[in-house]
Amino acid sequence: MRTAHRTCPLCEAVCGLRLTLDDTGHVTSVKGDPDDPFSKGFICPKGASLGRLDEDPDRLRVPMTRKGGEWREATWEEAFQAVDQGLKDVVDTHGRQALAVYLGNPNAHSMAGALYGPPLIRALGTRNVFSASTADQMPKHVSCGLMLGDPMAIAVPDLDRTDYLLILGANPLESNGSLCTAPDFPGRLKALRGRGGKLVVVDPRRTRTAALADEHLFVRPGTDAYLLLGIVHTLLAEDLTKIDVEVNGLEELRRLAMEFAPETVAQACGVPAGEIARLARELAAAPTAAVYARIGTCTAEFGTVAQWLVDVVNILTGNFDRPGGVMFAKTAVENGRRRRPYTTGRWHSRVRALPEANGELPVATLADEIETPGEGQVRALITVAGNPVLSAPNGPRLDRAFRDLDFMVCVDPYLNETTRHANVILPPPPVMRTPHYDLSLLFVAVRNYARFSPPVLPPEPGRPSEAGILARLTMIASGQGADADPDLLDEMILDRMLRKAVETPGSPVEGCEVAELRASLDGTTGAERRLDAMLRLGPYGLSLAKLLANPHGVDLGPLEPRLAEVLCTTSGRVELAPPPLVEDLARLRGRLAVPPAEMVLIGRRHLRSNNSWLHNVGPLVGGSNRCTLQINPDDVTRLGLGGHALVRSAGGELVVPLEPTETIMPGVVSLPHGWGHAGTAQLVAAEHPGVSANTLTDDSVVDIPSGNAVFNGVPVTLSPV
Ligand SMILES: Nc1nc2c(c(=O)[nH]1)N[C@H]1C(S)=C(S)[C@@H](COP(=O)(O)OP(=O)(O)OC[C@H]3O[C@@H](n4cnc5c(=O)[nH]c(N)nc54)[C@H](O)[C@@H]3O)O[C@H]1N2
Ligand SMILES: Nc1nc2c(c(=O)[nH]1)N[C@H]1C(S)=C(S)[C@@H](COP(=O)(O)OP(=O)(O)OC[C@H]3O[C@@H](n4cnc5c(=O)[nH]c(N)nc54)[C@H](O)[C@@H]3O)O[C@H]1N2
Ligand code: SF4
Ligand SMILES: [Mo]
Repeated sequence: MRTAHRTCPLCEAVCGLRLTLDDTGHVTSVKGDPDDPFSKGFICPKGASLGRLDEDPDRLRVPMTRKGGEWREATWEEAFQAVDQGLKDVVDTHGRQALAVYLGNPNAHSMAGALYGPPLIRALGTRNVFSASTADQMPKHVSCGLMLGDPMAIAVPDLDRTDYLLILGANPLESNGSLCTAPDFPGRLKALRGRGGKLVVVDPRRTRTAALADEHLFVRPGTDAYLLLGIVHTLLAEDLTKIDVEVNGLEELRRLAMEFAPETVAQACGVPAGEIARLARELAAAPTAAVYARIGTCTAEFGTVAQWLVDVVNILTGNFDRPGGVMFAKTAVENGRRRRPYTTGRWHSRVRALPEANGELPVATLADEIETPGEGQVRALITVAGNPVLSAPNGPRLDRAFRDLDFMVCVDPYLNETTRHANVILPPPPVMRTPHYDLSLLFVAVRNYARFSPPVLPPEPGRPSEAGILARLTMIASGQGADADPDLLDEMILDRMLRKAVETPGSPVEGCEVAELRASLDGTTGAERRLDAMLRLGPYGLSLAKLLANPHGVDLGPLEPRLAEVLCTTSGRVELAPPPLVEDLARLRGRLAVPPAEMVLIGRRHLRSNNSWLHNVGPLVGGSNRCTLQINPDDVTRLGLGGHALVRSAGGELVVPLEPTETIMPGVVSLPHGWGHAGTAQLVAAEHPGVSANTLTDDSVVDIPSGNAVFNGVPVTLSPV
C-alpha cells in the first residue's frame, strides 16, 4: 500500500486528492487531500470514482482503426501512419481548409490540451477550428474582450469575502462551479451566509443552490438580459452608482438603459418589477457585492449581452476589481497580457458567414461546413476530447454528417457516439499515468494557487502520453510525417518562449543566454520542461522543482486588485457600451414585443455526471441521476400528460419520461444533456442510455455576437404518448 497525491481533473474545482494504491497499482481509495491549502480535503462523488474511471474495462488501451464497420486494434506506428495518409489525401485533393478540428471540454482539464492544442491548430493551417467553447462560455470571452480588451480577462466573484452574491444561471452545488474555480463551492456559500452575507439565486428551477440561498427568484429562460437591464436602469435612474474604475460610454449606457425600466421588462423576464428594483438597491447598498452568471445565461440567445450586463452591474455598484466584489486571479504562469485590440469577425464561416471569435467558428455551424459542397468544404475532422454528437446543438445532424467525412481521427479514451465515426482512435493513457497542472482553470480561481501533480504510476511501455499523441499529430499536420520526432516540437516552442523572454525588458531573465536557461530547466518530458519555463518566467518565481517539493499545492494568497495590469482596451478605459453589444441590444429590444413561446426547454446538471462521459462508471449512474424531463405538475395536468411525453421542437422530437416537480417554473421543462447512449460500446452506459437533449436544440439559432449555441429557452411542444 502507498499513498499518492494529485489534482482531480474532472471538473473546474481542482480538488486535491489523496489516493491509496496497492502494489499492483490498483487504486484502493480516493479521498480529499486535507493538506491542500485550497480544497482542504473537499471531494465529490466524481473525484471519489477516479480509480474506477481509470480502471473501466471499456477504456481503450491501444489505437483502433476502422475499415467500413470493422474495428481492429492497431499498433501506434500503424495508427500514426494511417493518420498521416488520411490527412495527406484530403489536403492534397481539397486543400487545408478541408480540415476541421474540434476540441472538447477535457482539454481545459489537461496539460496536454493547453500545451499542444494551440500548436496543433496552427499546424493544421485551417480556419475550421471548433471547440466546446462555442457551446459554453464564448459569450463571456467576447464580452470581456470588448469591455476590457482581453477575452481571458474574466473577473470572478470574490466568494470568500463578499457580503452579497447574486447568482444567475449557475448551480454550483451540482456543477462545483464554472469560470470560478473554487473547491468546496458549497462550503464557501455556507460560509458567506454564516458571516451574515446574503445569497440570491435567479434560476427557472429551485435548484440545490437556490435551496441553500436566502432567496430564489424564478426567471423565464433566456431573459436574464432583461432582468439585468432592469437592474442597470434602477441603478442609474435612482443615482445608486459608485463607479471607481475609469470607464467610457456611461452616457450611452444611460441612454440605452432608459428604455428598460423594471416595469418594462418584468413581464418578459417573469421577475416582478418591484423585485428587480429591490435587487438593484440591495446590490448598491451592500458593503461589497458580486454578480456571478454562468451556463444558464451563456448558452442563451442573448448570452453575450447578458455577460456584458453582469460586469456593467459590478462596475456601476463599485464592485469591480475590489475585495468582496469581482476580481482577477494572477496565475503562476502568467507571462504578459495581450496588447492588441480585441475584435471578433476577423474571418467568417463559409456557409453561414458567422463571425470568428477567439480564432474559432461556432460549433453550431460545423454540420453546415461538412454538408455543403463547394470550395473549402470540410472533408476531414480531428477531435480531441470531445463528443459533439451528444454535446453540440442538433447532434443527430452531426452524427449523419460525420458519416460522410473522408477521414476522421479522434483522440479519446472511449469508442462512443462521436468516435465511432473515426477511421482512427488514439486513446490517451489513464489519469494516474498523466501529469497535471491546471493551465486553463487557475486564471479564474477565487484564490491564487498552484499545484503540480506528477504521474502517480509510470507510463506503460510503448504507449505515448496524451502530450506525445498531440505532439505527433502536430508534426503530421505540419507535413513532417508520422516518424518525425515529437520532442522537436517542444524544443522549438521552448526556444521561442525563452528567446522572447530574454528580449523582453523587465522580464526576470532579461539579457540572459537562451542556451543556459534551456539547460537549467527541469522536467522529464518536453511538456514538463515547458511548464517549468512558464513557472520560472511567471510572477511568483515558482518552478517545477518548487512545486514538486510542495505536493499538496502552494497558496499564493487572496486575489488583489489588478485591473490596471489586465486592462488593454485602445482607450485605456473599461468600455461600458461596446458597439457590437449595443447593436445586439437593439435585437433584444425588438423581442420585447414578441409573445413568448408557451413552453421552453432548458438543461441541468447532476453532481454525479459530467457532460456525456461519466456514464460508464457504475457508482455514478442510476439513482436520482436520471435523464428525465422535469416539468411543473400544473403543466402535466394542463396538457393531460402521463408518465412520458412526446417533446417536439424545430430541431427534432423525443419521447421522454416525465419528472413532475414543483421546483421548476410553469412553462419550462428541463432535460440534462450528454445522454443518448443507445448502441454505444460502453456497456454500463448502454444500460442507462437516456436520450440526447441535443436532438431538440436548434443549430440554426446562435447568440449573434459570439456565435454561441443556444441550449436554454428552446421552444418546444409536449403531447401525450
Ligand atoms: N443541451 C446542452 N448541451 C450542452 C450543454 C448544455 O448545458 N446543454 N453544455 C455544453 C458544455 S458547457 C460543454 S463544455 C460541452 C461539452 O462538450 P464536449 O467536450 O464535446 O463533450 P464531453 O461530454 O465533455 O466529451 C468529452 C470527451 O472527451 C473524452 N475524454 C475524457 N477525458 C479525456 C482525456 O483526458 N483526454 C482525451 N483526449 N479525451 C478525454 C470523453 O471520452 C468524451 O468523449 O457540452 C455542451 N453541450
Ligand atoms: N456534476 C457536473 N459538474 C459539471 C458538469 C457536469 O456535467 N456535471 N459540467 C461542467 C461544465 S462543462 C460546465 S460548463 C459547468 C457549468 O456549471 P453551471 O453553470 O453551474 O451549470 P448548471 O449546473 O447546468 O447550472 C445552470 C443553471 O442554469 C439554469 N438555467 C437554465 N436556463 C436559464 C436561464 O435562462 N436563466 C437563468 N438565470 N438560469 C437558467 C439551470 O436551471 C441550471 O440550474 O459545470 C461543470 N461541472
Ligand atoms: S468537485 Fe470536481 S475537482 Fe473536486 S473531486 Fe469533484 S469532480 Fe473532482
Ligand atoms: Mo462546459
